[in-house]
Amino acid sequence: MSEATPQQVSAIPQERLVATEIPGPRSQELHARRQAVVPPGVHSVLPVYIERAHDSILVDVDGNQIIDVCGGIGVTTIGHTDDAVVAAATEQLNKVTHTLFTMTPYEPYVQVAEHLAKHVPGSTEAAPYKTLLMNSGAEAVENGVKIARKFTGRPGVAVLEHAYHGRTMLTSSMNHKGAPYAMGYGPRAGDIYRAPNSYPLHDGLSGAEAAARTIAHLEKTAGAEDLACLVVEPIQGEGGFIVPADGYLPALAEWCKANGIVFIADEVQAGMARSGSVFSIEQFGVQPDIVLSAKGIAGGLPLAGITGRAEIMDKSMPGGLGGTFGGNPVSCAAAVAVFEQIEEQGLLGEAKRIEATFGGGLRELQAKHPVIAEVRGKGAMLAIELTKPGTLEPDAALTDRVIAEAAKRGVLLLGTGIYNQGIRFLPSLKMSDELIEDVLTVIDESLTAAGA
Ligand code: PLZ
Repeated sequence: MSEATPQQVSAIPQERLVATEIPGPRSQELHARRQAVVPPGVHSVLPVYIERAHDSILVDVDGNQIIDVCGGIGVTTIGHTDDAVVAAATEQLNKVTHTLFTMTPYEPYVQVAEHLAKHVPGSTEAAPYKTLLMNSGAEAVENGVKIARKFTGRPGVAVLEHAYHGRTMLTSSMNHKGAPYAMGYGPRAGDIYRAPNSYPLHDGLSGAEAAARTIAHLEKTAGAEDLACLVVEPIQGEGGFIVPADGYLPALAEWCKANGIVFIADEVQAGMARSGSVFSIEQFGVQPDIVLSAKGIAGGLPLAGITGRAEIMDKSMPGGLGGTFGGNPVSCAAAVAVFEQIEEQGLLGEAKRIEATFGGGLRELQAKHPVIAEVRGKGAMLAIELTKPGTLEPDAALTDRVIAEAAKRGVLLLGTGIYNQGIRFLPSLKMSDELIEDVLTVIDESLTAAGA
């Protein structure tokens, strides 16, 4: 197998190529080897083994070129092996790989904190929000909760139905779905209160009505004075790319403020420019007390940020926050490159372009395929909900069939929702309109082949 240099990777043509059956023979061989040494709990959606990737194209070990409409679940938001990210990470790798920020610090960590502070709504130059860096989304959630508890001196954690926050012991207890995340791994973490969310397609409620329902539930079950924080995904990710009704999030934020509850926006999936603003919460007109980032922040390298109002973040005593790899210099250098790319390449505008072209194309498909109950999302975070025609009953089996048909044709799609009630699209912000057109054609064919 030849090793790909950055130049070769950049040269991967941005087009679909089906060279063998998918998965091909070499992938099947690797899969058999993997099954002997990797437990089935670590599941792969499509067991096609990837050798190289650039922007929107994955090249597998059999030479297939697969269009990636998942981006490693919202991670390669500015594309795979982005040239600027590769260059920045390589340069940093050659300078210093690790010191541990809590031993001897380095500039890239500070730069990332500055970039984050610049983009969080509510943060000002005079009073910037402060950032702790960790490695993963779940760690960001863990630390957000920990910091909110320290600040408030209260134990309770409020979450919403359809939420997903991670796979650690605390976060798996915060997820809506018991299986596969929490069932059998008990005891689950305590003091977590789950309230109804806003899901306009299904509840038909206005934002104000849905917020009143959420608040009444939390006041009844937890009691506002016992709550340290409310953790909310502004656009729910694993839950189905659910965009709350207008006014829902501001009403929750106002209630939090009135009751001394820390409002935490989990932007792990919706953040980092994907929605058309660096943080999606900006588009809902809310200033969060804490915002959590991960996934897309470092172009594929592990990094997570917990960014909050100084008075909240400053409450922990020295040594109370951190971890060996948190804010690794290579990940931080990559993240700085991502922030620069967002600005230099106008990627917020590209997210809006994708909303128009991809979203528009999905709406045309909706007119043709009545199983598409709704097209929703913001920017390059889009989804279709699939239901049995004429009803709002989720069609999980159809979702799986459509994804399988698309995979055969060289397009990587991913299901979404606690009932597997649809397909989500997380394309690179650099995906061309031509490639989007090709993806839409494959979705159309796959819906038909799946019997929709
Ligand atoms: N918060 C909103 O979407 C991760 C999970 C992929 P980690 N979602 C994708 C998988 O199968 O593991 C996620 C998220 C939101 C937190 C997390 C957790 O982020 O980096 O996976 O820990």
